[in-house]
Amino acid sequence: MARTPESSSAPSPPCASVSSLASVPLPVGGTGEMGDDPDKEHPWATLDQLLRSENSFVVTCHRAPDADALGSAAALTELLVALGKDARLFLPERVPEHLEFLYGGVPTTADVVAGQTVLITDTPSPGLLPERLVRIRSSLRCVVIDHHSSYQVFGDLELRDETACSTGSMVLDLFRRFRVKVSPRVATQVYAAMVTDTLGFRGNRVDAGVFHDAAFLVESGADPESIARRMFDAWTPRKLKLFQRALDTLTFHCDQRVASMTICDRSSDIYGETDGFVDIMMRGSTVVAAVLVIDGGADECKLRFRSKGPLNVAVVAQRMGGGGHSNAAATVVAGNLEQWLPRAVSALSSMVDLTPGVGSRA
Ligand SMILES: [Mn+2]
Repeated sequence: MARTPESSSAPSPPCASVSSLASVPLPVGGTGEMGDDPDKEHPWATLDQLLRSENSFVVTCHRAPDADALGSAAALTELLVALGKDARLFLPERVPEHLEFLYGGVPTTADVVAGQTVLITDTPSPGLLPERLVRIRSSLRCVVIDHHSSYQVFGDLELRDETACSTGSMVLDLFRRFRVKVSPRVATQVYAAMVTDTLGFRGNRVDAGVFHDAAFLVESGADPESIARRMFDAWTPRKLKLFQRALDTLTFHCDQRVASMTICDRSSDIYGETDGFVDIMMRGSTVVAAVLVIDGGADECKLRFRSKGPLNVAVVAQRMGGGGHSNAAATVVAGNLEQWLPRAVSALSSMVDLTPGVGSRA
């Protein structure tokens, strides 16, 4: 079973002064004890020192990246290059074609080798790391920058901010911290991250700070119309036909407060191709929780969960070996559709029934 990060949505951690430039003794291949420091500022100060004292970095994110994962990784690479570092983006497996514009012009590398310092963005669990990193993990120094509310500690240094609307916003804070000018390209990368993870500035972590950041990014050269078109109007004809099939399976449960859809397809990138389907169910006025069950054959299913308000689907996904955000979570499980659809619907229905004041009919 593997966790799957899902998009969701907020402002960022407090910035503090930069500490000494001395070299930073991070453990190699450790388990993240530095991320457990009770002093919340400590990991940020440690990162400051690391970025200043090291000269060579690889930046990457989770497999099958979304715009937040890829945009934050690309922007972080650009920050390091602006700081005079040898920094390269290592692309994880299965980058969707419509996100390629996010790393155009960013230096990339085809490999990661033992001994390197790797900065990993938007990745809540080690099971989502690119295969290459998993194989040589023990020889790498890994720094995790992430905003998921449910996660496993796996970095040698962990920078987590569960209040951030996107990992891109956390990287934007690093630009401020290092006083590096945000170029139009970086503005585009970070804006794409924010608009995706907030579902178009509608998520539960959207506050005034998010709009201040967005305004700053637009002033810095991000074009909201073209980015939104790329993010939200990028379904291929094949994807639309897949959606038609999924919509045919739409079923309501639990007094029409829970909705489900399913899709069975053995094509290689069925998980990526069905990205966004589950969100459509949330348009229903009575719907407060939804699940999309994707059966990709080979005795494996992906479940994507969504919810509104206080209903926490990360808990549901976690019980099934996954995780994510309170209103957007997912998991990949062994088994087939017939096994997992009833389980998922039952888990959502119980949650809705047990949450007072939620999900009464519209
Ligand atoms: Mn994210």
